[in-house]
Amino acid sequence: MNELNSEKHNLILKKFVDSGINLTPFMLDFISNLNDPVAFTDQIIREVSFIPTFNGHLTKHILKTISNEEIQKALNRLSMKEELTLSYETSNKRDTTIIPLENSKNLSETSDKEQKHHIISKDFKKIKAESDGTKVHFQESSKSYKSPEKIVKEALRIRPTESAKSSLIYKPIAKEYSFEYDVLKDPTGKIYTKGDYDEFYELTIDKFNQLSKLMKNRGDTLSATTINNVLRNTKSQEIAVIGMVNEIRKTKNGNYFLTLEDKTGKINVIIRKDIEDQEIIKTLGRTILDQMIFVDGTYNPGENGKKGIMFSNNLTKIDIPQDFQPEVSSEPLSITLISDTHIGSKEFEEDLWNRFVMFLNGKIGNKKLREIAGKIKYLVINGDLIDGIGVYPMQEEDLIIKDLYHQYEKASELLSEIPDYIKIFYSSGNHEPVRNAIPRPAVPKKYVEPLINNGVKCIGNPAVIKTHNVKTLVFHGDSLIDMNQLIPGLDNNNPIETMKELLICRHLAPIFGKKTQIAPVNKDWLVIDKIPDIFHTGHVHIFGMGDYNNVPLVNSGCFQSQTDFMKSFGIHPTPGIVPIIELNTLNPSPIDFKNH
Ligand code: D5M
Ligand code: FE
Ligand code: ZN
Repeated sequence: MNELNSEKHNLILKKFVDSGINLTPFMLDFISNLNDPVAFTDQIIREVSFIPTFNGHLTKHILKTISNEEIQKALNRLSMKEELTLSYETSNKRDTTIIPLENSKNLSETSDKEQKHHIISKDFKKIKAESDGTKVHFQESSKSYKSPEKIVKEALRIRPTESAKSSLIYKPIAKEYSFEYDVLKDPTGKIYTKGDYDEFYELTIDKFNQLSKLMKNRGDTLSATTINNVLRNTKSQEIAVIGMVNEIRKTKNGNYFLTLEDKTGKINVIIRKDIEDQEIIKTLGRTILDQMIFVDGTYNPGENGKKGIMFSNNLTKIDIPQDFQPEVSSEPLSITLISDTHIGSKEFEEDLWNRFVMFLNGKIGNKKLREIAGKIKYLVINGDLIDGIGVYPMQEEDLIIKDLYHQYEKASELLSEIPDYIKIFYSSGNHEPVRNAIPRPAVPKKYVEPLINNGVKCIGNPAVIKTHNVKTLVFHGDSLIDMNQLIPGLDNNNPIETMKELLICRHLAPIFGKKTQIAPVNKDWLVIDKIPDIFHTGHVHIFGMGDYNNVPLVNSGCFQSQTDFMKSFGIHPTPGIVPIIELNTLNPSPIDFKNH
């Protein structure tokens, strides 16, 4: 063997050893003689880890499952004689295995049923080390969630092996449980509007009433009085008020000037830039019009008929308590949160979708991934299931299915591959054939009859669903774009930070009159009146996972690659990463279905 070949052999050998894979010298030769042996080695290592029956020995039978034309052609060229030599099973009379596997003893001792899987990729190794041996998750018992970027990096990377037929029977635990769900909040059928001015007025009053009630319920705001009461003072006075932001700006000295409004009047408030608690300055930087706030400080009545002004060094939003304890279920089941599949679009990533569905059916992945899949009892589609028609200029050019009904036929076909024991909720986004303004009703039956017949539950948006005790707030996320444009420090690439701001102000679309269309209905459906146990959005097409005061936050990314429309907004979508949350622990497991 020349030096170069020997080097190649060693490199390949090392890769297999490091991955805990046994192979015969003949097999090593066979791989070394392929055109690009190192790349093929990586591919083999990656793919065998998803073969549920793989027991650590690289045989011809196993090689036949590798999805690579050159390997398959080379295998076909082998004569029967070579085949005998190549096959580990037939050559095991001679001890030709050259890789001393650290765990070979375990391997030979494991029964067929509990075959040892070699978790190969770095991601898997890390996750394996972090896991408790029975569950794969990203958090240990602690509730300190990792940053979304880290989670994306660590997201399980899956490469399905079409031919990886399991000899094990797939027994999803979710099949053993009945559905236990309730739709707690759904605007469908309750949001008719004439669109006149009175309705906008009623909506604003209802928003004020709901938000001020939430603020007062916080307990530490009881000292607040109405604005007209404050303005009546003729002497300097310590006071507190609750009001909606009517104006907010920085003065030329860098201090903050606000006007707050309640049902009795308006008051001007100054917060100096050099106050002790600089967190308040940060909060001010993220404060926008129409948000409800509490301030306390000193009121100075105006002299000679001038309007009085308040000097404050404390400002808070309604927020959620730091020690909030979300409900969990006692059943070991999970919920999967997706959105923005955009079926009908040329950019719909059907391959990624098919891998996701294979995963749900227990057809890809190792034992651990199949365990994760087997726990999934609920699937939420948070809007933009189909691409729709006429949603944005020139959309026609991006469509492969140009008819709404046909888009739904395709959607129905794809969703019917999802196991029956998984309940699907389908909520309306801005691409669905309903009105664009939020809140939105469920998609009318005439479009989605095939889905309904398949057991899909169509709901409006926003909505709250309860699955085994756990309340998920489902909001497509239309306002995230406005928030990101208005608030310095927020951007589309990190939707989790923006979701936190929505929870802090307890409103899903705090600002009026920007891109987010809000329907004038007499009740404000966008107030986050109850703290959810999970908060789910989509729309930005960028995956994110995190938490805020123990509430898991999920932006579900998409199954659509970049369109020219998105390009024009500088959006770089992250298709094919799917968040799954255990209902009994609220631990997240994002799974990346892309090829890496
Ligand atoms: O939204 C697709 C992507 O484009 C998503 O990232 C939001 C973004 N988007 C949509 N409309 C706008 C406007 N008007 N400005 C900025 N960014 C936008 P989809 O709802 O799937 O079409
Ligand atoms: Fe979308
Ligand atoms: Zn959308």
